[in-house]
Amino acid sequence: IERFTELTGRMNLPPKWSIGYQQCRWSYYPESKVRDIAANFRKRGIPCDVIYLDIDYMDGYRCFTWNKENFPDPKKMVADLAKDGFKIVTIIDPGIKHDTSYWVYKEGLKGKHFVLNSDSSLFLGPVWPGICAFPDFANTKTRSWWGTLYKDLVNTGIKGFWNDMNEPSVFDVPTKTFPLDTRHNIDGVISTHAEIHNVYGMQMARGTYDGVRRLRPNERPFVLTRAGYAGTQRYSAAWTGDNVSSWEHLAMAIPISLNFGLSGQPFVGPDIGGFIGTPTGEMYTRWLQYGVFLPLCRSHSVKGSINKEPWAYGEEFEKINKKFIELRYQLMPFLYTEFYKASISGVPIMRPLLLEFPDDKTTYRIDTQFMVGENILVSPVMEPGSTSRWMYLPNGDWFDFWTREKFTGGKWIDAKAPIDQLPLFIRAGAVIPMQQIVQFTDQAPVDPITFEIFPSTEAKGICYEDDGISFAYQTGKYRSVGLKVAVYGSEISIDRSAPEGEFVPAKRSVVFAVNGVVQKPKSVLVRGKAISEITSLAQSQEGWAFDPTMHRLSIKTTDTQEAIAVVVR
Ligand code: NBV
Repeated sequence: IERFTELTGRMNLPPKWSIGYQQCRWSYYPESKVRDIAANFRKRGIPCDVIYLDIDYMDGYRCFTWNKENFPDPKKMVADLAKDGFKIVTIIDPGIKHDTSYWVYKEGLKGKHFVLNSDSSLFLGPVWPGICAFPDFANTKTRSWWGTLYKDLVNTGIKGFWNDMNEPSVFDVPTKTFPLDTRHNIDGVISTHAEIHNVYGMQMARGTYDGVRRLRPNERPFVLTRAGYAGTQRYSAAWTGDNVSSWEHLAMAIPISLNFGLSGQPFVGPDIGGFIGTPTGEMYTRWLQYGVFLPLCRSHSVKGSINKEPWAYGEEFEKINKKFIELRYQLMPFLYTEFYKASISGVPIMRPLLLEFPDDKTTYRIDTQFMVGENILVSPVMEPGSTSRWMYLPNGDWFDFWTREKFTGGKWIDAKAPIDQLPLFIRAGAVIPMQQIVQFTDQAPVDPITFEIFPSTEAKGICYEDDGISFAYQTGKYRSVGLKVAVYGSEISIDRSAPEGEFVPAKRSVVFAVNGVVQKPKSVLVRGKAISEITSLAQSQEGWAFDPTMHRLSIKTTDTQEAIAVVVR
């Protein structure tokens, strides 16, 4: 995968907010509905970073316009929602309405930006707006022009762009796409759709990414595309397309997303809950429960469907859905670090077991479980009425995330899976950086940063941070620390390296939480000085606390720019 992505390119580090929970539907409108959805998230305390606007925000489905009746003042709406921590993502399709009074059509025609028929006449086909012309994204000039069209949306404060229908999709023709003999202009070389078809969607996303980056040079663009090809990861995240609310599709989304990752596209996920159809509360919860571990975590649903927000299925399910979305936010330092690693190596965030356990042949056939990074094993529940799940624990030692109970792998187990739990295991030897619950990613600085340590005789890991939005990390404004933990009998040593990079977080605490500790320690030394036992970690700046039921020893101190050494005896 490293070699393949060296060739086809790697994901740019996305804005941190795009790793938060995203809420979509076809479509939230008018403006009052969008505000109501946002208010519900905050009122119910369910974290969310992103709300999407699907095709109905536009004027007659004309790209780069607003329906002024439903959205009289988009700039104000976007600004108000931003104050509550919401980013708005709008959909943009390739079909440009054939309307001689529409500025985008006029500009496209004048600039010779549209795809032509084999006889050089304008190719026209029906999509949402009616009869449309289609930009020739194979052409560099057209991609540059396309990029400029986002100017008003960017100035309105829209933070991300969703490119749909870019297979390209055309209504009312048997092939559902352009005739293969339509003409593309590859920077002066006249070619046909037969050559361009597979890359059309990627080139659209490329035009979008590059354009938005030029318009807002200090922010990382977020683009989501439906169509793509090898290399699309350089420009865009991807979702798995129109699925169905069924247990079968809930299960299928796992291998589909895994295959995206193995193909070089790490930033992927399905429409959680299913796009078409009516999930039961149980099905939605089971889907979201593993959905919070996917790189792209977005609920979506088709026009006319029931409401599919996390609170739409009654109190019992709302509580569970909230708990799992909160867990995603608690895992944000871990997830962000994994995104960073994927942007460097191309190795996906969500991984099939075989990628981590090549020596354990049993893993080769498993596509109903997955790893997040090297160390988190997720076993989704894929059947109604389940209270347990038969699953495979690969070779090695494992901790049950919920109970901290230790397991030896290399065997099948019947893991507990009541409706408010999914089997979740952490590989021994892991360090998982976590944080406090927030309602959106940049609501508050991380404080404390908690390193959950799951030792075998050793544990190690890193935590990568930066401002989450700009490109300053590329010139040194990031902070990366490494953790090395060693256990000798009842003695534990923790070494947190001096941070690398010039990004300095606000003053905060750091917690080292060592799991699998069976006895209360006699002494804890931090930076060579003994610290005392405390009853409440939250209320003290420094100290240690032992949880005898969870077998967990937590050590709290001030986070500093120097190395930190901890010795437990
Ligand atoms: O824009 C409407 C939908 C969108 O919600 C969905 O996510 C896309 O995959 N879009 C397809 C066009 C309608 C298809 C029936």
